[in-house]
Amino acid sequence: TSCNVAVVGATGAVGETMLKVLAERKFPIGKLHVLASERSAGEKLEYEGKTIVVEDLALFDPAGVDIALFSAGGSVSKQYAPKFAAAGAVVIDNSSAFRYDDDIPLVVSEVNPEAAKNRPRGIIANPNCSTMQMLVALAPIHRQAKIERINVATYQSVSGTGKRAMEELGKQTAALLSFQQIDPQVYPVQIAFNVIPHGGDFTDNGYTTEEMKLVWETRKILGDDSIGVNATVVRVPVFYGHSEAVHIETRDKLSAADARALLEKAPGVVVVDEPVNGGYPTPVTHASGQDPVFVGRIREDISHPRGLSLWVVSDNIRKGAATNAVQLAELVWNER
Ligand code: A2P
Ligand code: 11C
Repeated sequence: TSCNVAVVGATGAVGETMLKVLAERKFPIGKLHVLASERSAGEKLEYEGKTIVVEDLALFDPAGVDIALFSAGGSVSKQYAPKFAAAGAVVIDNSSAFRYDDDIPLVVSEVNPEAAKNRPRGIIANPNCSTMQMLVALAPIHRQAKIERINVATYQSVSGTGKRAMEELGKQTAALLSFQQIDPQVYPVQIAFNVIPHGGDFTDNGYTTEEMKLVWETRKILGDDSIGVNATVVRVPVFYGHSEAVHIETRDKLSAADARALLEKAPGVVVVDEPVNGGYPTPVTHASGQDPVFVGRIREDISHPRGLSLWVVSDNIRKGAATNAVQLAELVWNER
């Protein structure tokens, strides 16, 4: 049998990739609905060589939808996800709207897939991209040696902010190269040829929401509130692929060689770790357009007896969002 699927936010950076990944993985789709706001209702998209017309979410009747993948922002999810769930759909929500609710599972398919089964509200939350890739890499280490503390600095690409941000990076780059003025719109300051220590919104403790997501989501997904997480989120002028410099302290000593061996057999991980020029993953050379989480620069922390450092790179739109959402859809559909 086949599954009736709705993709909400289908014209966005993540939604488009959800369609691509559904097709690549040959998800057994029956009826496919692609939904967005009234702005793009009527536009045509391609799915496996067929044309499908974008429907207006506000006018859509969700009856008959089995699985709905949402990626149209938190307020759209808050308003519409419960309606889809009430109509019988399982909603996989890529926004942060429900992630921290106790009765909503937050699932990375390689890390805590069993959690997806318990969804009293019919909604499963897809983690934030920077948490996603960090935990695909860290979960095997945590299981082996118990991570007590994580210190992470991210280097996040502009696609994480959405399509307008990608346009802004392109336009600013072109303008600056031809000595024209720029006028930042999406980011508060120039993003081309710059780095910006700011993702999301500032909170009362001096951290940003993007930084606090790494704290809350890590604890919830690993089911361990004792893990300390300290994050600095930085936006960099890269189109696709987030990178992370991750420093961990474990309860039990783990050598770099042991960590490398664990990661080499970890699901969803590709180790690229040769101490030579280019022997490490980067967004452009490895991650962009790919599904794995790439890990390199694995080394023992010379400042701490049980510390390890690693460099983690993944395509934020694919594993960080669309691919994990489709993997969750596969988990749900395979329950039957
Ligand atoms: P639209 O094309 O109609 O604006 P991105 O993060 O790449 O900017 O994409 C956001 C996605 O969410 C787009 O598909 C966008 O559709 C969709 N979206 C935004 N607001 C709404 C809304 N109020 N109702 C439905 N879809 C929305
Ligand atoms: C970014 N991680 O790169 C964000 C985008 O909570 O799902 C996704 C925000 C989220 O800016």
